[in-house]
Amino acid sequence: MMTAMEGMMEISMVDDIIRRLLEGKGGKQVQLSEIEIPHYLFLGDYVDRGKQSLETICLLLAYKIRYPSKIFLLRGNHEDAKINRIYGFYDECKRRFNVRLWKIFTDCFNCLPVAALIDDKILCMHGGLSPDLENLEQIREIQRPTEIPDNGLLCDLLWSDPDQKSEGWSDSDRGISCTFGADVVAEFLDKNDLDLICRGHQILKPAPSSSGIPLKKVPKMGKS
Ligand SMILES: [Mn+2]
Repeated sequence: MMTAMEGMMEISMVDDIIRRLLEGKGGKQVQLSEIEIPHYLFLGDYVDRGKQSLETICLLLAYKIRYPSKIFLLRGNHEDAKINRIYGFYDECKRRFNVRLWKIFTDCFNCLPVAALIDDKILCMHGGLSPDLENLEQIREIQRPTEIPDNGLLCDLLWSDPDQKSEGWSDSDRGISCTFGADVVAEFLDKNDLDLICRGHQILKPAPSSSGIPLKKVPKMGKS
């Protein structure tokens, strides 16, 4: 697991960067100094999402190489050979280049980190919590490179979903991993002295009434 990202920016500095970027909308180039480039944490599923998976993952990896301490790429459930063999990435590699390239990406994906911790308070992953997860040390102990197994801690970190309708753990409609209720989140955050879980894996409807399960500590509950 990746550790806390240091060097958080002052709010006023972020405001200034956003103002300059907005001024540059429409083609004008905006030059940011190295110190002004914030940290970016991406939550996975870079492939299988359209016809240009290769451009997407190559751009992100190029950013990672150019700014290794600013760009962080977590692994999604599609950064896995079993899944992207079926859902598009394999076909794209084969059609545009060759199967060897797909295998090289498979090796790369098997090395990606699966969780990040921001300021010791915000735990980030692609999927969610796991009934096997008691503490963060278990995530640090996950050996890489690794494939994604069909069950267990690593599988759940990349596949599980929150479910606002039920408490505790339930079977997932995905046919893999599980769902967890708000009570599970609250207990995990409390036990591990965390404020928030930040995850991807689902697109939520915009209406506040149908937003996802709160992944924050009470009373900071809100949409996530
Ligand atoms: Mn996903």
